[in-house]
Amino acid sequence: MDRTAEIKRVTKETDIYMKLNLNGEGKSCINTGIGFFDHMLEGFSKHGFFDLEVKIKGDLEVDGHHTVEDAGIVLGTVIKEAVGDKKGIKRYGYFVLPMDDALALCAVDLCGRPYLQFDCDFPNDLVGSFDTSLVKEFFYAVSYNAAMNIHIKMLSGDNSHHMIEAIFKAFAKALDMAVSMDERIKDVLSTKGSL
Ligand SMILES: [Mn+2]
Repeated sequence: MDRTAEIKRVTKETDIYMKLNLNGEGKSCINTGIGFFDHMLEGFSKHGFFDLEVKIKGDLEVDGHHTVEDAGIVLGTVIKEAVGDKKGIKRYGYFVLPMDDALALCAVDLCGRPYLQFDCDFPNDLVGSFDTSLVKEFFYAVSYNAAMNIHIKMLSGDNSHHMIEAIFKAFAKALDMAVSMDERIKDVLSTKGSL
């Protein structure tokens, strides 16, 4: 079963092309114009075994906000399209990911409802040119557009680079679990009969 989705989204603020293959190998080609954000999306692809192409021309002369938020909108949308009818998938996923000082928990539910719980304060305002307040904006956009619950908690950490990287990798591992197939699940994993 092919689980690929591709979107081109153009507004006055951003021009985004994104292609996601959930049944991938972790290959990526990312250019957002923000180095640290590229590094995060590459980590998401690699550790979730998702193939991901991202090309963004954003209004970085304003700041990174539109670029990162719109990338979250589009990533959420391609996740939603790529999972399709959700038949046979595990639906829930979680991971606790260490990266030196940082320990990030991420739990997800592909339940059809958006929700973000984000429990993390970064000690720095910037990592490179990346504004750390945008991490929450990004995952909020992903949760709404993928129609999924995302819970993120930083259990420990004092280095903002490590903390953010741990979040993106924990999200990748949690999502990889949630979209993986379980042969015991014949339809969708819900007593309602739909997700
Ligand atoms: Mn790094």
